Amino acid sequence: MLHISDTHLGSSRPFTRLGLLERERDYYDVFDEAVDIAIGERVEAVIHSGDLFDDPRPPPRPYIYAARSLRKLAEHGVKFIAVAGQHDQPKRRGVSPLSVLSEMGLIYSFGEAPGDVRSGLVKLRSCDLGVTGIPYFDKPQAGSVVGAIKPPDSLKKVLVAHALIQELGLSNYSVSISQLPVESYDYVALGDYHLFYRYEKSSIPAVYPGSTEALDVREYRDERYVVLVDLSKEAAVFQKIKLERVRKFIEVNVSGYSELLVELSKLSKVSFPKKPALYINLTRDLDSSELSRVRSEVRKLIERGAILSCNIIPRERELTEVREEHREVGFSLNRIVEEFFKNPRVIQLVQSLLNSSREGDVETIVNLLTQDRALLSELEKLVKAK
Ligand SMILES: [Mn+2]
Repeated sequence: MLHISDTHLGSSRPFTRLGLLERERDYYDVFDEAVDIAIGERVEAVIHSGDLFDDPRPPPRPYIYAARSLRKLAEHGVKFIAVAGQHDQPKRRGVSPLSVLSEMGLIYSFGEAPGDVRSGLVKLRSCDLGVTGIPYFDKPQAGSVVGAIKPPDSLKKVLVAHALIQELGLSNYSVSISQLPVESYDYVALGDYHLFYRYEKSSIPAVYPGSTEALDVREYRDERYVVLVDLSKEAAVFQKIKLERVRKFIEVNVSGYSELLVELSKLSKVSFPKKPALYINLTRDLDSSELSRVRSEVRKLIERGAILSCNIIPRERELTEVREEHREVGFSLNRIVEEFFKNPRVIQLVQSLLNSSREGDVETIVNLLTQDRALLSELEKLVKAK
């Protein structure tokens, strides 16, 4: 089987504001490359560990491209198994785009809303593959999610989860891998982390392939991969395959206009399959006249079709950019909640309410409040203070 993740169809990041159709096509293009690899390697199934789409309510274009690629897989007898990431989960009572594709018979959906853990069998040519799917969930739900995991009764089993594991060392993790029944499966297909990562301390491979396109320049600094998994042996064997149709990002560090011209003349000697995206990191503050010369040079490059687009990163901004989490691009409701509510337990509660897509979640939170006096009095204090 082929394990892929975080394809974010419909995204045009990191050039969202420009609405570049050309950038949006990169995501379809590389998804199609993954599909071609699956067909070329004659796999029986593709496992997608979440964030198939970038938007929980995808517009028609990403649907069309997704359907086209999925149909190509189906024509070659390849089954497509998916769970929802947070980008595939509409808030409140919306329906995940995965259920549309599954209704059309194009995918096997193994979980859409947070806590919607599903186990079952998918009939492949060589065996019945047991699958447990865990769509994206928040840390407060980890206990109930883990409790809902029932390894299927089959010879070969795969656990598919869209979750950041604590072992990655990020603050916004959902669960520790030690809480998951990894040993009951042959392979653990993880998603949500956008760089390739293999958890080393388990004999069962637990792998993040990373996103198929770079959503920002920091993700670009690593290669993009899909993961080929062979389940025919006693123990699963996997192999990274590098994606080649990814758009190139060029980063240049320059202290001013003349240095930029030197760097650009070096670049003009290199040929690229697709127009590269350019990142200019300024190593010192430029006065407005020099900055406008840099800008006009960039405009000329875009007009000539030498580059797709360009981001000019001022000296100060580079520092703040490095501190940001890889997934927090632009507007973040979570960050606003954090700044508004200060108290970590209240933050968790409000965030899980905001992210919940089921009516039952409100009931869970009411139950939690009636059992937790400290949290309740904290909330009362907050209400009185407003
Ligand atoms: Mn993602």
